[in-house]
Amino acid sequence: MSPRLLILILVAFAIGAVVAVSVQPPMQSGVVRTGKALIGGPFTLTNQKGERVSDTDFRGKYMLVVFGYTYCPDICPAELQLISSALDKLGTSADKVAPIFITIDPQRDTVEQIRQYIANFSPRIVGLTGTEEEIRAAASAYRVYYTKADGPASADSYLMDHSTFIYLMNEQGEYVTHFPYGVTPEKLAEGIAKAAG
Ligand SMILES: [Cu+2]
Repeated sequence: MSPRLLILILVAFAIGAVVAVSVQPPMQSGVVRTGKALIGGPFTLTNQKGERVSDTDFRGKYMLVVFGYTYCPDICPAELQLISSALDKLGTSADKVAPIFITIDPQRDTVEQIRQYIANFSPRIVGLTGTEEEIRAAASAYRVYYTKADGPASADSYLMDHSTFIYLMNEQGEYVTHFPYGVTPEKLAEGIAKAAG
């Protein structure tokens, strides 16, 4: 296992532990009805059509939020594929869900780049980019870790390390639960259906 991967996994576990500790009471139905949501928050970013969108534009839908970047060689494509097939499994219930991909690499992920990338997956997915500051604010609201990876890289060729959770937020934009990278499409669809009923 590469040191980079090991660090990512350790970070993922650390964040998972924080999430587990901070969410109370324990989720029975998968839906947190009381307690403060410590994950998530306001964001205003630009979608793949070049439109400005905010978290409040998704009220009434279950946001399925994932952070990543289009140049990601492995994890992000797999994760978006996973989300796409979970949405397929949900059938018409998928209409209640707003799958949202937020880049953590705004330097390369322009609106056009995001548009082309998202087209490889479900047309339901909203791809968001923004300024460095806007992305940093969104990522920190979701407790998402990201950084440029060490290693040989030129100005436009580099890897990003980032956490890989898929967050499910309810119709009011509040944290419901999250899914780890590696969850099956069946489990993901099941988790969404349980919350969004
Ligand atoms: Cu990735």
